Amino acid sequence: MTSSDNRGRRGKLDGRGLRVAVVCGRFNDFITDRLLVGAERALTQYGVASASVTVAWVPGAFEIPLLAQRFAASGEVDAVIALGAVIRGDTPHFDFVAGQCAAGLQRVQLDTGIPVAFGVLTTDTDEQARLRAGDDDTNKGFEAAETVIEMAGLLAQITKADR
Ligand code: INI
Repeated sequence: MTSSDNRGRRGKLDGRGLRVAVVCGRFNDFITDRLLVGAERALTQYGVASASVTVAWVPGAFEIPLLAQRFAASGEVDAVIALGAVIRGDTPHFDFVAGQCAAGLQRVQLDTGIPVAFGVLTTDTDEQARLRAGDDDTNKGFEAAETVIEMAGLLAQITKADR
């Protein structure tokens, strides 16, 4: 695939040289462990060196944006992958946690210009979460890693083109 064709610019799935932080929520870690496996598999597949990947765990999805912000503002990473699992219970807690996590992560990427992937599942059931955290490329951690590699490549390309 070319990075620029007559249908516009695209970020290539080339992670060589990228420095990536992965922020994982411990809550529902029977799922987030699986999302991390998926993300690490994609990072390796697309050429990100394991020494350039930093993984950090926070208590739950609500805490993910703060750590993502810290990494994104550090100047030491090119992209952040957020991994979490918010599974609906009997109270409105789900909506606050999921909504604030998503809004916080979007704010981090807009405020810092560092791509942040939203690999945070928001499901009604454990089973729905398991289906999105399997061993294949539909694992949402895998997809989140692909997203930041693509976005980091695209941003770098556009920044170069602007010079
Ligand atoms: N955190 C999650 O990551 N997933 C959930 O499903 C969840 N639920 O359902 O409560 C959850 N809650 C904890 C929250 O993220 C914070 O850690 C907690 O409120 C302390 O700030």
